[in-house]
Amino acid sequence: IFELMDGFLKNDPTSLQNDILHHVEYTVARSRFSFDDFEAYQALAHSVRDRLIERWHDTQMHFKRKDPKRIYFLSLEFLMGRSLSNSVINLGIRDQFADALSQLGFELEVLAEQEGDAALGNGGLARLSACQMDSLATLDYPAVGYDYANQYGLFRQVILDGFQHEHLDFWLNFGNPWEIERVHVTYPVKFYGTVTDELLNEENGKVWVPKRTVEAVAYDNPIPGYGTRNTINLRLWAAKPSDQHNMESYNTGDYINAVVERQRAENISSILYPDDRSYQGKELRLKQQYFFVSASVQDIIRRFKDAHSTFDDFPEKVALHLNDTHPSLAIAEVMRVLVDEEHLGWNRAWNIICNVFTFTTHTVSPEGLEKIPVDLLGSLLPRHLQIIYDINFKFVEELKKRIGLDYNRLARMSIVEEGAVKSIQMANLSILCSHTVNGVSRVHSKLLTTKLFKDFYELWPEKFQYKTNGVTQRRWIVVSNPSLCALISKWLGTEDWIRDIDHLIGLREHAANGELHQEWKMVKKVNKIRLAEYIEAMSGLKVSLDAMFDVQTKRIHEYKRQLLNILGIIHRYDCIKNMDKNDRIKVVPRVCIIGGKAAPGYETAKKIIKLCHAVAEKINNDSDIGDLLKLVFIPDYNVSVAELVIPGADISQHLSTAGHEASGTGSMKFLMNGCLLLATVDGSTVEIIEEIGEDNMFLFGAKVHEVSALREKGPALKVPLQFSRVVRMVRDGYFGFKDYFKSLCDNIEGGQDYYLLGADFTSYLEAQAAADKAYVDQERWTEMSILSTAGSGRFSSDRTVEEYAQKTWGIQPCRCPF
Ligand code: 26V
Repeated sequence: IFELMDGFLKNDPTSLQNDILHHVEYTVARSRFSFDDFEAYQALAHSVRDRLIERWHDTQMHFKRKDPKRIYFLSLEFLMGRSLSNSVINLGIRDQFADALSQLGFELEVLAEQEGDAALGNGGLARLSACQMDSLATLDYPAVGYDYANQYGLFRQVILDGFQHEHLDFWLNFGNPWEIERVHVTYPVKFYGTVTDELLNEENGKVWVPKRTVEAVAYDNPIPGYGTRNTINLRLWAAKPSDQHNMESYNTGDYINAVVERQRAENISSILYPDDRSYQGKELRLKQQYFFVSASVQDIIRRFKDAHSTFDDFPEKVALHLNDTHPSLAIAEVMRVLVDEEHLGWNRAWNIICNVFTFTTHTVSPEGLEKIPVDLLGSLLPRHLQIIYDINFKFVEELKKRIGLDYNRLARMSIVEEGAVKSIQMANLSILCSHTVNGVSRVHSKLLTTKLFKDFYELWPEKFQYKTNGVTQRRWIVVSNPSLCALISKWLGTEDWIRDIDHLIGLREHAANGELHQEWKMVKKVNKIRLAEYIEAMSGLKVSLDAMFDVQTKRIHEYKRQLLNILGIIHRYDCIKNMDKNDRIKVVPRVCIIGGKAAPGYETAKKIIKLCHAVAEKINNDSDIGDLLKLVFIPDYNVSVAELVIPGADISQHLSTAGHEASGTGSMKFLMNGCLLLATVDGSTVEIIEEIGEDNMFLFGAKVHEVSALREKGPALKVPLQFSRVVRMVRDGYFGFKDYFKSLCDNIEGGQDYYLLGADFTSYLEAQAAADKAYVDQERWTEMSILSTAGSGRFSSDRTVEEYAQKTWGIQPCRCPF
């Protein structure tokens, strides 16, 4: 038995080769004497998966035995990206696999490229969930992530003639070796129907008679920690038709329609909503939310009941985290189960609710808050609507006692919003029922407590906290930048920073060391070469490695101001065109890289993408400009592309109008990779400044407290001539598509400039000029780059998760001993 403690599988090169060949032959079903890169990847992935499964079993058994308080992380989005490299690194067997493969004639890196990108999410919120799972596993926390299983991930962005087109992302077409289908872990999820008035007991239990049932089947994705045997679970629910589904139609002989109807059930989990701007009250979205919530809650309660006989222990064993309001129907669902099915009585159930839920919001504006029309909720989930009404009734009564009859405030705080469309304010429900409400950066938290949720803050200041976001150094340095990883370990004399980020600060003392500078520059060069090759393969454009690689990659949103970047590029182009020879020599060459997806229905964002291409077309083909300026749009930006782009960047731009970015996490990845930041003082940048120092960054723009006064000026707001000039160039058709770009120009001129591009333009250009100046002094630049990495430790998701564990969830590590 002791020999088997480490698992059945051995990690010496011969055993690994045997395993891979075994999977080639029996899993992939190709001859072990003849298989290509993709088949090798599949076999390799299965060999890694076997090792993950062993650890996963051990971890689950250990958790079961110890029965610690668990954190259930409920999120409708996880942007996991690829799993292979991350898994072999976290399992500590990367080099062994690389050796085994090379003896078989394959290269690990090449095979890793064969993997598709798991894009079950939109942007920041979704990648944050993925980073936090990695940290939860690494720090040995007993965590389970829950989501629903999308058949299609976020759309693939295809650019034709400079326009974005959306293609379906068939990410599962070639199978997914990283998930384990659990055919025996299924739960029925019920919809529609009626609630009978019959009282089950005197404490408000009711009977819901649903009309439709869909089956939720579990797909488990093991998430390995680094430097630990702990491997936690991300459980995704896929919808399958239920045996109980629409039985009547069979009986009435409408066989064909009954079958078609059954198939429809699967649609519930098939697609991811790609527009992260607003909530449209669509029935399918609500179905997805409840489908995932109901299955997860059943699973959580089943696990709890396996080990406990009374629900009084529930809050000591369960923390339920709401990643934004998307999963907040879980509140009504847990209440329903406790009252109607477990017959706990309203007050006991309510007490449990108030002690298990925690909530993080990722939004800054009132328009970004989720509202569910009452009619929709009432028809799909009639009992849940009743429960929410009851919660609200009691809340408002209590509130009246506390704040009196201030009807405006009562209306703002009520969970039920009266109005043209009566709806449920999911944030209000989440705040009321959670014992902790989190923002994602200090500035964000300030906006929450002084604006967005001011009324609630005044009532319960103790509920409000913030945990500045973080990203995992395992994915964002170790996986994506192996050369930098080796260099850091060499200079720190340890690899401990991979598990304990605080060590990273040790780089500071070497920041002026000439030898390190040489090696640091070399690493950046290697990564720039990799990126340049990618750009050439993708677009045919050759870029100069001597140029400053300037990157802005993120979802395209007006508030993120990619348009400001493009107008700045036009200005640069215009300046170069008008320079004489002597001045041209002094120009710091730039390769400007922009990437990101626009929501399919977001016209303005799509126009910004087109403008980027139109400007690129002009500049890149202007022989007068040569290598002094290039503009590249990187299509289909996703986690895998980010892994390639971020390490190759010299500078990155984070241009949100102050007060609009809740946190921003891209900046943290760039920072870790020694990339300098050009940014507004917004979101987490405020805290980055504290760590890195203003002198090592390029800051610009109006501050959060200045924005509203600037906006109020409207047409009276002065904009610089340079701004009007570049906008005019776009207006006049200098880049073609005059009519198409007209609305973009109208949006930012004549007092319409909501995101203040004109107001910030001068200071933006100054920051850009400062960056050019700094780049000329390569030693100074390299020192700033080293200091960026050295100071990035605070932005590790390990720190974020540690804070959540201690201050919000009340959980302890539970480390698998063998
Ligand atoms: C909204 C919707 C609306 C309808 C359907 C799909 C969908 C998906 C997501 C969202 C909300 C997105 C909010 C979000 O991603 N916020 C970002 O969260 C990051 C992590 O906290 C933070 O760094 C960014 O500043 C913030 O914009």
